[in-house]
Amino acid sequence: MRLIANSATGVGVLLIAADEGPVVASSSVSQFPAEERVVAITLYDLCGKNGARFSPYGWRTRMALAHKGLGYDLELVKFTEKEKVAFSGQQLVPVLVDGETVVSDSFAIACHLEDAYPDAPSLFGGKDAGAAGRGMAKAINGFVDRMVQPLIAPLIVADVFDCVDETCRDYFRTSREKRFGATLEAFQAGREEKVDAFRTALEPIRTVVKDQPFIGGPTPTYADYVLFGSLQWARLTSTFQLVETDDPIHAWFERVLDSNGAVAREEPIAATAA
Ligand SMILES: N[C@@H](CCC(=O)N[C@@H](CS)C(=O)NCC(=O)O)C(=O)O
Repeated sequence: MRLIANSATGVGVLLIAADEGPVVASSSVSQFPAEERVVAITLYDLCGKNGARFSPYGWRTRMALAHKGLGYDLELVKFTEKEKVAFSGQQLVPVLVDGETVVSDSFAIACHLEDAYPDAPSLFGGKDAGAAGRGMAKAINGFVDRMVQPLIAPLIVADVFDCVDETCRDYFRTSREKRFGATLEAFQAGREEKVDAFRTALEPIRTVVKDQPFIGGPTPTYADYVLFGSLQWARLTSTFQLVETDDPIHAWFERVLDSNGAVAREEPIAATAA
């Protein structure tokens, strides 16, 4: 039995790996028949219009895989294709299948990659960083999920809608308007006045990256990829300027874009695609 007790929500993620038989359990237990096991890594990632991949959580995982130097097969999942990840026992992406193990939740995926590939570059500041490094990354993960994402959504959500696949737009509009209690357009209205609250919320990160290249120090770590995912989501789906070009956050973001062979720069900008 293997126990991975970590997730952005603080809920333990139990992975049960027996010699034979059932091997998959994430937040809720699900089965993955032995005869269907895969040996390679497969990433299930959100896709929008024309296969655009802009999920902030998907980007956390994509950068973590690049950081570890791990190749993977890709399965694209539209908003209304939840049956594709039903085997994981929940409905959200990203989901990572690594041999016999299925992991959902981007932070749990990062922990899995760190534990399963200890000899590849560390996501949490090195083996010696131990629980401290992981704890720091989890704190940033919680900060971005709870404080940053909610401030970005009203700046770009109507633009994101334009990048959603046509077949999923009714679902996206209905689910988001219910969540926000307003139409997408009303929720995004007046964003020029709202953007300062977002910029101010980044002050704790700004104080770090004005003095050193990355949150992780001289090279990026998972903490960098967590915030990066949110800014990359906006970069790919909207032309609205989230941070000013003289902001240290802007320079940091450009450095993360350049990291890992600039893999994140290769993604087409959905907002300006034909
Ligand atoms: N805590 C999760 C959140 C994952 C999440 O919210 N994923 C979004 C994609 S950005 C999703 O699957 N949304 C599907 C939906 O809204 O129906 C993680 O870190 O992976």
